[in-house]
Amino acid sequence: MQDEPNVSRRDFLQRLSLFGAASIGAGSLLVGCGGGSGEQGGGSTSSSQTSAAARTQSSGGGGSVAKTVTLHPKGNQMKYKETEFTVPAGKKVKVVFENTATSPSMQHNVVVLTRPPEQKVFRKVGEAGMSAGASNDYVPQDMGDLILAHTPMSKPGETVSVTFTTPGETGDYGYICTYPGHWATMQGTMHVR
Ligand SMILES: [Cu+2]
Repeated sequence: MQDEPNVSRRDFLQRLSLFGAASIGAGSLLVGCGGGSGEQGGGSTSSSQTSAAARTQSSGGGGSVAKTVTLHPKGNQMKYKETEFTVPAGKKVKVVFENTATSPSMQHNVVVLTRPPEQKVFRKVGEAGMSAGASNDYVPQDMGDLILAHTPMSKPGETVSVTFTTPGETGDYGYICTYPGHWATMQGTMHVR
């Protein structure tokens, strides 16, 4: 478990080398530690994920994390094992995604939406994510109105996270994986209570 809300880049680099957890928005950092011999997933596309990196480490604003939620994929399926979770309203929370899949094609992220779980919204964001492409981690860059927060993309074996402040309004909010083709089945609901 990695409970610290803030991970310095130096610590993060160490984790990269220790655990091979290579994807927390570290496109430029990956270049620096690129000598991995046969390390799986070392050759990720060089992506500029500055915003993802910032969101991963902290949403800022101080205050401690009120709740940490850990999600996983359901085996090697394009599904979340945990299709719902509950968080308090207007609080800082951390969503961790442990990609326990083993199939190389099972790259996943968690994109939390500002809207209730509805297929048409899932489709809109999911298809825009595919269009955004690998260089954007398959996250639409112009949908701030629909996307509340997102983790970086994870390869099998990697753990990624995002810390953010939950909506002040209670209700149900959808989340999906935006890796191409996954949104249609890889869905869940964040209950804000
Ligand atoms: Cu996925």
